[in-house]
Amino acid sequence: MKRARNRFTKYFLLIIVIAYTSGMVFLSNYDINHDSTKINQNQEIITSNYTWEMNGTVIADGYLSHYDPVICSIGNGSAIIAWEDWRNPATNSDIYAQRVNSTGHAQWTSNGIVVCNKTLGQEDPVICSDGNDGAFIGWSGDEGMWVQKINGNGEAQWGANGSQLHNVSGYRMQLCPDGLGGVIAVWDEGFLGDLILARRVHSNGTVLWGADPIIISNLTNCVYPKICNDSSGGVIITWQDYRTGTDNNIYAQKLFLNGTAQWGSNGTIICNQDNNQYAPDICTDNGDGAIITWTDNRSGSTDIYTQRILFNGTTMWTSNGTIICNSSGPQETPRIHEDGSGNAIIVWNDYRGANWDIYAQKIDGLGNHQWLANGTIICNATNTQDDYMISTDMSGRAFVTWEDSRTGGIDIFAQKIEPDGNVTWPQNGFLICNKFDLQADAQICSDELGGAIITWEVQKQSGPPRYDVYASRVIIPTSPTLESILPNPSNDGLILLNWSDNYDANKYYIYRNTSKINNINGLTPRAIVNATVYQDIVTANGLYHYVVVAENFWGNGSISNCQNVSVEFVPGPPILDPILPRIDNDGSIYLSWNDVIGATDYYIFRDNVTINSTLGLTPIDSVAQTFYPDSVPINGTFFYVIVAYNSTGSSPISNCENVTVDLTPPNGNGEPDEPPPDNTWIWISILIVGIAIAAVIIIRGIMVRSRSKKTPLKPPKSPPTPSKKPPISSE
Ligand SMILES: [Ca+2]
Ligand SMILES: [Ca+2]
Ligand SMILES: [Ca+2]
Ligand SMILES: [Ca+2]
Repeated sequence: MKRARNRFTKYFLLIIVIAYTSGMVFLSNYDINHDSTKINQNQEIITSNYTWEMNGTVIADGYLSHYDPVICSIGNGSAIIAWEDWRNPATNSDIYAQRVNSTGHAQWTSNGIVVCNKTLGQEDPVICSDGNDGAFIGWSGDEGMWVQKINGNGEAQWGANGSQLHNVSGYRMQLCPDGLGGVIAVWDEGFLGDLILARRVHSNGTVLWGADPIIISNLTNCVYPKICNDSSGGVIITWQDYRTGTDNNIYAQKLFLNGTAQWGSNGTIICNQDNNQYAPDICTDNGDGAIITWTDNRSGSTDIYTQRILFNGTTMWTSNGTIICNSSGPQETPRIHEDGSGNAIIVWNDYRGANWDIYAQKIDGLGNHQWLANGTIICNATNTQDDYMISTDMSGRAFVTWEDSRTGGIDIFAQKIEPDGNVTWPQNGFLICNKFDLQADAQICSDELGGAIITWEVQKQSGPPRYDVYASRVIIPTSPTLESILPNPSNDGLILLNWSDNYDANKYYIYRNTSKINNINGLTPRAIVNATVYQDIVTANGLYHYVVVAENFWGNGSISNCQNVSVEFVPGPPILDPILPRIDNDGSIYLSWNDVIGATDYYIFRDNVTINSTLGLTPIDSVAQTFYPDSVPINGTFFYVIVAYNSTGSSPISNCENVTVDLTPPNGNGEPDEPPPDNTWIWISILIVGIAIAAVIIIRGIMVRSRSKKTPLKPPKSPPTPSKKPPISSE
């Protein structure tokens, strides 16, 4: 399809060239100039703000087309992108490149630097990192096969137009650094398959391995070469091979750094099972061998197979390969990437369902499957997902991007796969671009900061049809690390949170809960801040749990670790209940008071005078409950206060209550004394009687005096003479 489109475009461009040279061309409607403020002319990295935009940042646009972008990471969130460029009709297609930094700022000349603009056509760029801030960029074209080395400043290292690998045009070039500043390239010479050729270029640009490229296979219809490093500076190459004339098989060859083939003439068999094996891909096994995967039609339903080949050319796993996926329906076109630890991650197109989906599997150095049997779903959205690319980072994560027609058009999506097989961007992929009528041919590389950089071409439909190159960096922030909360416990409710600065976050959400936070479902953020510190205010005692979530415009990261803090305000003063009875005769005193919020313990103080301060006093006891039975086996009046306590401190004293203890028996019998009798009424009665007697005497006296005035007082009668009576005889 791409080839057909290229031919169409070339044809279209030819018309444009004729029109242009005839002075008929309609040039000026198109924006040739970028916003130069995005470019730092001193080549300094601008880090102040992102210029990454949703739906992508323009890498190359303007008059005529720019497409087929390829990308490689140069670390630290930066990448170099190369593309085929038709901006200058006089030179046909050319190769351009641009460097973008982590914030999306172009680092070289606006719209890209020229990699090669020789008069005839250059096309189908490929790229790989030079391991030193620059990149090797290869291409094919009317003048054969070429490669250029560009340093980190965008300066060509191998002459104005690069080093020529071969003067005959070829296809499907693959590049692999030689580890010494040079590069090894492999390609097939005929579009339908013919020779597989390879060549090395010295770090100084000198083309090595003789006057002509090395022939990897000169048998009929060998195509689709793929290459990877071994650990000795050499390379291992695999390809699809039709030498039998009946069906395709998979072969491989190993080249030393000097170009010597190690596995026989025309390579060694990886798989020659019946029916077709095709579309192989390869990655290093982290040693001197490689892991190869391919589409395998031995069963009649295409499946994904793999094989590991050791340094000596012997295959390590089951002869003719072990199954990665043999699910029902077709599985096709696997792409493989090492994870840096001797494992490999394979991604493929899968039609086990109702339409094409994308699956992935990870295998270890023994071929053991690490993820779900028959593969982990990367995307099974409706309609077709295909044309995927995979990249890995140094932490073993994989990044996949693809073309997606779930909405009917073609959009670009991407997914991040953790080493354990969990995908951490939205299910079925993170939308990279759906802005234009058509966006396609996405390529991806790790940014080595936990995210990925993706580039693709956009077909603009307004005006003359043309393509532009866009890129986007996707780094949904990783979870911040929330530091321990200090002081813990807090006695003022001012909770100071500190967390790690997330390189790519521009906003943080703070969540609080009274139980441990395992996810933020249903929680409302306490605050949203753009700093890495926040002071929360808590007004009640308790245990409080916090997490922080980082956000940027790509989305939210996962939650931070959960930290907690105990809030313990200094307790308020207790209220001591009156002590009853007020007079205590047995020395058993029962104290009770209210439950004070935040108190963990209570101190009981007793004295024989009113307590206004506990200064100098020693508590008689401390308890956790809100009552206390005291025992005072001596007479006296006793005064009590209570002080509440927690680890933060002590409350003010409670009110002071007292009780009198009187243990004296009333009558020596141990009975308590009766209270003195109330004699009031007796004395009143006596008084009344006395008054009554006095009144009688007085009244009588008055009456006697009145009678002596009316009748003379008779002389006192003489006592009556007693009558004599005869004695009574006593006979
Ligand atoms: Ca050209
Ligand atoms: Ca076969
Ligand atoms: Ca199958
Ligand atoms: Ca699908």
